[in-house]
Amino acid sequence: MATQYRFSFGPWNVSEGADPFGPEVREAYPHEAKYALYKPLGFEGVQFHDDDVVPNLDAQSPAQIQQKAADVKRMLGNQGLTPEFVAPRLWFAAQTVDGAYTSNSAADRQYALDRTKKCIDIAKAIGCKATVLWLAREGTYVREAKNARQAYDRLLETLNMMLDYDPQIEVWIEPKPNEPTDQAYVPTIGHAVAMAYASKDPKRVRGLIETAHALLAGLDPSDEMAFALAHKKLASVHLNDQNGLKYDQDKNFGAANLRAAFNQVRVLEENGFGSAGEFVGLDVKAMRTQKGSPVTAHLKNSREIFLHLVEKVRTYDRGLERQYVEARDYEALELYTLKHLMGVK
Ligand code: 3MF
Ligand code: MG
Repeated sequence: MATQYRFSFGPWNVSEGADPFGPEVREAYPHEAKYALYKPLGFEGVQFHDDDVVPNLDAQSPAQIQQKAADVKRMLGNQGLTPEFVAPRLWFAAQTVDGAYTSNSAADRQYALDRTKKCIDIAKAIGCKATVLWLAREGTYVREAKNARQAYDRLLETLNMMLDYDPQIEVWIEPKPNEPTDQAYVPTIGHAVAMAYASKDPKRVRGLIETAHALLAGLDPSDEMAFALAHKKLASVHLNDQNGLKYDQDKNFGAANLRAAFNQVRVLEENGFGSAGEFVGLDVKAMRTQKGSPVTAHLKNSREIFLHLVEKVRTYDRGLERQYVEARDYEALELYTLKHLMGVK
């Protein structure tokens, strides 16, 4: 049975174009209005940060948090949307300047744990079973500033705390090797899978692989996905693209390397990713040059390219592939693959 793919994105993917060198270039689009964009664009999953659900989260009481989460749950129901995950935003507050769970300040580490519990409460309240840890500032700018061994112990303690706090919650780790830090802890899916096995309930800890993050680590995203799939640890993906080793670009899926995008779709499709309800997540950034508000072409186009690549995988001639592999004629295999992608005979 062919997988019917479902797609998700996060509200941060509809943005006003600010970057570290310049301000917003588009009219602000109201956060609450973003949810109505999903269905017409062909998306049904919403990736949330905790304060996308409950704005100004740190200033809200438990009752206010529950009330706001109930409103969002109702809104999702009305719009026919599914919350994919809720991630604690642990890189914005003054308390997270030096990291969150691995901060050198005990008070700031406590802030991170409290905020994480609030995030789990929010996930539960909107009917979502997963949290995502993108460990943004867990790492160093100055190598000697932290004890890395102690940092990894703290990260494992955090995972176990989360698993204890709620018996249903799943934790999906989204590894990234750098940015904003110089060197991040848990830089690859291999590290994330090791953390999962070391945790007190390995089946509730999995990974989320972002194309650009794997490329920034100098790795092939499709092989990273294959590794996670081999361990039954691929909970979700953030498909996008990246042109070489520089800042995290979050380009449209396939925009920098169409063949690498084909191979990601190939590994997902061959392993039945999506057939257990997993979402194909897109984490793509709107171009600053794009006019209008809201801008959504990057989301629509990345989804479209994914679906075209699914067709390319489904029409890839497996007989020829086998024949060339058996003959060890990889020249012929490569030429066939490139011609297939170009649509020429
Ligand atoms: C950073 C990211 C993040 C995560 C998000 C959800 C802001 O490079 O990819 O996007 O995807 O925090 O985990
Ligand atoms: Mg991401």
